[in-house]
Amino acid sequence: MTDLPLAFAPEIRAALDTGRPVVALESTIITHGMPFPQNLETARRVEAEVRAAGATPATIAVMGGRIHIGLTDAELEALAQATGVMKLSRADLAFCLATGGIGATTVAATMICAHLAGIAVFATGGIGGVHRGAGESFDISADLTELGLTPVTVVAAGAKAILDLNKTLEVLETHGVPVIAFGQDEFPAFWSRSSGLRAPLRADSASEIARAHLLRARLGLAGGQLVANPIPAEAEIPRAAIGPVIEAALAEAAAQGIAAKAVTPFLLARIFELTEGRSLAANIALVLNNARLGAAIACEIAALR
Ligand code: PSU
Ligand code: MN
Repeated sequence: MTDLPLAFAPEIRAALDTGRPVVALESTIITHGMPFPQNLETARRVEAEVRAAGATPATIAVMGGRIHIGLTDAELEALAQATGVMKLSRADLAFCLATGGIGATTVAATMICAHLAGIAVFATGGIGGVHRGAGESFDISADLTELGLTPVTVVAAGAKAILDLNKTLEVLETHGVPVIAFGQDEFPAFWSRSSGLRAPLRADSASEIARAHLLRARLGLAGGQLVANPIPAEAEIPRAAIGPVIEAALAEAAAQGIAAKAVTPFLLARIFELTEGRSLAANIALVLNNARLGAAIACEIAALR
């Protein structure tokens, strides 16, 4: 048990060995975040977007007792259609490896795997956060504590308004996580560019984010950075339009007693149904946008190293 249980796609091994930029991508968005076949189509488009921006994409998932850093197209397709895939966070990553299950990595688990693999940047859609009513339910995503522990720069479109965004920013501050809005002052709210909340930090270029990433390592600071990249204006759903849908989905989740890991996938699926796909189109546009920025940051880090 000396070697790490990592299975690198040859292309990614080669890129890492020669210091070329790599962007990690998560798999829970594929198995629990979007319906088939849009999940597969989006995963392929995100990888293509990273390549077009000059980096190598590494989609991460657990299969056959190993953490796969980069999936073949056949593996991606199998994952996108598989049922009973475990949703892995810090708590269940090792257990899934030990028992030989198939697991999709959340933001938290993807950060752990990316760091083990030597990948500095990870692009996704939205991070988990503090759920509304967390004072009663105690439902706070392990993504937030992971950002305080693991030195990976995560590019997301902020967090969904299914969460309590104000409390999410407070917890990130407690864990010492820099929250950097890209190109605007406000913290973006996933489908909407605006949340009504000011982000603690702002960057207008990928190189500033890259320099900050490298300086954190120089200073010996644990933990990553959260880059909050607003959805492109043409793909945005205004806050007023998505608000009532979120309320309806939250009420259904409460009525059905949905708890723990099931909460986020339930809400995402219901919002897709209630908006008849409009939320999905926005979701795809923002993930592609994050892939482009993630690749730009990875290229800057590779150039500076
Ligand atoms: N938010 C989204 N889309 C997603 C997720 C969150 O807008 O697909 C997924 C991510 O994998 C994230 C996880 O890490 O849900 C958070 O789950 P939880 O709230 O159970 O921690
Ligand atoms: Mn939770």
